[in-house]
Amino acid sequence: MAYGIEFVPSDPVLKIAHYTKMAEQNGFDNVWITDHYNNRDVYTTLALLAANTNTIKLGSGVTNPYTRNVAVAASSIAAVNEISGGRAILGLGPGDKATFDKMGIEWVKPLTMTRETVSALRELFAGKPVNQKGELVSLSGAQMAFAAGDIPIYLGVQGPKMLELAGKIADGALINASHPLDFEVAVKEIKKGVDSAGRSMKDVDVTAYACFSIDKKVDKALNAAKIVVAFIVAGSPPMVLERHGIDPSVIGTIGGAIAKGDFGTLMGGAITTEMMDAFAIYGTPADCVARIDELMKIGVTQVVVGSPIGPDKEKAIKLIGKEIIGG
Ligand code: F42
Repeated sequence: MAYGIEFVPSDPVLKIAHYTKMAEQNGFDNVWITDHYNNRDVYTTLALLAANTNTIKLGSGVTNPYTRNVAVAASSIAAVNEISGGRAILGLGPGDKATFDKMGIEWVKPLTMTRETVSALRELFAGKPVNQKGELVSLSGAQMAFAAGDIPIYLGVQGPKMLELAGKIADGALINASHPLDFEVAVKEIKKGVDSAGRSMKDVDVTAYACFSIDKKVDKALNAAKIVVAFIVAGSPPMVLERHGIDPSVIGTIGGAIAKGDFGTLMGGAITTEMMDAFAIYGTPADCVARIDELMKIGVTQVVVGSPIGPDKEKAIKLIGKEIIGG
């Protein structure tokens, strides 16, 4: 099992650099930086991390094909690859409509956009002049002026068709989930894509991009993750909630409490143990190891510890390093 860690640059970049160095020293293989226009810029963050680390792989987790032209995105990640001595990964996902509405960007055909962007990126990374006439992504002779290197492309995917696409064309699938039931479904869809493209499951790093919270005391770990789980429940498709035996009507209750900033309700019982089990890897090191072992058996090859990581981030990184990665 490989281990990654996710940071959201709603925190200052220098703070993330400090945590990332600590993650590298504690044995993490990958760091993933999220991309939302209202946070610090993902490539600026990755560039600083590249200069401040030696071994950890550095990924956008994930950028999107709408806010930057594909050739500009290729240049940005290639610069990170150069600074880091070949440690960059391009994580790409279609993003969400609500965000693009705010930016005045039309969000059309996310799957087609993702597929055509990946094909252009592969050609750009190979240093070729790209002449692509796609439905959404067209280039007329664009070519990199410096060697990008062989940069892996991972896709942020949840839906069946996007999972299948990842199996067909990506080096990895970043899947926002924590529970074996969700990965049973996801691995099947990825395998469809792998088979249809004549690839092997070994070609795809199946990554659990999970809400994670660890502490020596289970209650502290649980409380630290409750609000994150509330957001996940409120944003989940009803089908996913039903898969975990959760009544989809909770979307309204929990979404309403979030909208009102009523954290008392969320912390006081609205977020049940079933919800925590479905949408987070949490608890003591032994609890987390037990869940990770289950995921590994299903075919997960990387676990990314995402927000909140633990009630105390520094303690959590050290605990994961000692008891899980090194344990
Ligand atoms: N989004 C961000 O904006 N920033 C982040 O930092 C971020 C991180 C992240 C990490 C892991 C992860 O898994 C997702 C992450 N995301 C992040 C979200 C990501 O960008 C995507 O929004 C999300 O993963 C995509 O969800 P999805 O796989 O459910 O895809 C959506 C678009 C969907 O509807 N998929 C359908 C499916 O079945 O998979 C396919 C839809 C389809 O086929 N559409 C056709 C097409 O061509 O696009 C058109 C169909 C028609 O009728 O026109």
